[in-house]
Amino acid sequence: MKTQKVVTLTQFISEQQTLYPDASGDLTRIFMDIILAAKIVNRDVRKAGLVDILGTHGTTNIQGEDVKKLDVMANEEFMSALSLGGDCCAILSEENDDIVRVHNPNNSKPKYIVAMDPLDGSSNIDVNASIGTIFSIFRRRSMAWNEVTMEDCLQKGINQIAAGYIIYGSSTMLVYTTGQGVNGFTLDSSIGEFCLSHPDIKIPKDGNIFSVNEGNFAEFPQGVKDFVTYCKETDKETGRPYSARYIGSLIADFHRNLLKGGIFIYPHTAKAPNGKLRLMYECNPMAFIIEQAGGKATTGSKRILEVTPEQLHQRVPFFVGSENMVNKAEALYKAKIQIGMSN
Ligand code: AHM
Ligand code: MG
Repeated sequence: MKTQKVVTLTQFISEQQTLYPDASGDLTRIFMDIILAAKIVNRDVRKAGLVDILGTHGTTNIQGEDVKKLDVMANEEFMSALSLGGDCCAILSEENDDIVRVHNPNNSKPKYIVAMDPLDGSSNIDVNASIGTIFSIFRRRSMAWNEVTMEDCLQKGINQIAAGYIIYGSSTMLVYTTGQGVNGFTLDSSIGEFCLSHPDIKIPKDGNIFSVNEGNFAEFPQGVKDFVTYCKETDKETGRPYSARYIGSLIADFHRNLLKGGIFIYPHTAKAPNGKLRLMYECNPMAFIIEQAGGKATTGSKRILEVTPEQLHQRVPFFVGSENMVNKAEALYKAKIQIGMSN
């Protein structure tokens, strides 16, 4: 019988670290903290359907314990794993208003900042659809012995050292990049390990899936309306009409398009003048991953990774996916902006 060597995420990360003999090991340890929190959140997500019989948010369950919302719990799990680990100097979370500074007497010079959306797509929890955690890691700019500043945190996406996501779907996967391609690991719950299942992921240059909340069509910029119309036209040569797929959980939509080829768009609208998705917690990490996989991510007119954040919770319009599809969407979007039809 032919057997294949199993490579766990922990082994993979440790092997990567040996390529950098001067590495302090802080980044590896941050990954270990993220993996631990991911396993705990995975366990909680798998129990989510039982909340109704064990108690609902704001009540006590049959063991008399307070029941917390899953997104609150996920934030607490990641915050506590990273702060107890003490290998980053600050944590930025979609769930926290401000920078959370980490002080570790045993590591006086941690240099990494972690930004995260602990449980993205949380409106999908109650209906048993895929949700996920997104993270981004970058290096502070100021000297390590000073207090982390807002300037340390508000960095462009091109400065990311690593980014990834965990999707709690029909299986649980962790997908990440450190700037040398993208690798995906599936959690084997029988051994409690993420195992390399999707090495060197590349997104097809073209795709036939478009993911956009068409309920907002009337509010889309004209160029996005034109692109959606283009996706729905019949054209044998380009394989149109394309398939519409939108679950309303960025990670699930992104993950499918990454593996199969496609585009995800959340444009600006009159109601959401900067789009809905957050630059630091959602768009930057996804943009880093997609570029490493050979795809593209823009605001419709600018590369996401080059946007300078002005606020921690800043939102940006987001076009992400297969290169040729993003180019097409961007061309139609820009054409209408140029003639003053931005809406
Ligand atoms: P959340 O961070 O509050 O979960 O919101 C982000 C989610 C994304 O996962 C998803 O792509 C988007 O909101 C869906 O928004 P909409 O329901 O407006 O289409
Ligand atoms: Mg989110």
